[in-house]
Amino acid sequence: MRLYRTRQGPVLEHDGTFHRVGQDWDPLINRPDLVTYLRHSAERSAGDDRVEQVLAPIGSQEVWAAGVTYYRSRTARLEESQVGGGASFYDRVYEAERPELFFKAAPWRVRGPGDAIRVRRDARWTVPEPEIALCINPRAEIVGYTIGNDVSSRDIEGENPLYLPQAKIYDGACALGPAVLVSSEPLPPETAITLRVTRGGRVVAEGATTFSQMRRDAQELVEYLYRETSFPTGCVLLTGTGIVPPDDFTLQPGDEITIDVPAIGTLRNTVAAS
Ligand code: DO4
Ligand code: MG
Repeated sequence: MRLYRTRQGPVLEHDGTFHRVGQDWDPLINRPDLVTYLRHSAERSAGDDRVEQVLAPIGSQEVWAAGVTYYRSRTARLEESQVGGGASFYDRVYEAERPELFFKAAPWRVRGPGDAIRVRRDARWTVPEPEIALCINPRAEIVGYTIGNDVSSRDIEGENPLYLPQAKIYDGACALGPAVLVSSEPLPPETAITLRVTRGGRVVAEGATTFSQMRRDAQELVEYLYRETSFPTGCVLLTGTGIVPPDDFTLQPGDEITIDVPAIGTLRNTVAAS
């Protein structure tokens, strides 16, 4: 079952038809009986054959992110931070018991499907980071999965690890969508994540990975995040990137970024002019 947030309210996709689930996002996503409620709602309504005006699947939740959870990210970060002297931090956090968790976005800063994302004007090297995002309720239960783009300024992060918040948090640095795959089951490890960036119709970067390449267990990341921090309306947690474009690649205005996870959908965003 896929749940969309639209201008008209939440819409559930079930067996190829779309059903309005007429409630606000926060109380809906946090219902203790979410799966049963959605199934019953779908059975009770006739349904439509399309969904329109899709927004980022987020209400009042903060967005957090885990870092260096894939070997590919560890290697890329080690290289980018050699000169700044921060390289060993990435190696250590990849192996450590405690994961790297950082704040990524206030909900109002999140962009949805079709929206423009941004590169910082003071960055020279910016990349998309396609990630599986966990939708978590206040009780630390994973209720579903969506796609996230943790857009990152690698030159700023590489210069000094203490610049991480500036590399990660700015207007247009986070996109989510298109839907939440609502499931109380863990996401299958073989779930594929693919990235493609096109410029003027030409592919300029692409890559693929699977969820099984993540070194951490999703529930373990949630456990660390919720240890001493409460989330009264739940939270969205990006789980890290396993796809890093080549070092000579940087996003440019007009680029189209496509992230595909078949069970969830396709998140498409363009890079804004400035
Ligand atoms: O420590 C830097 C952030 C790493 C990250 O965002 C990732 O691995 O996805
Ligand atoms: Mg990331």
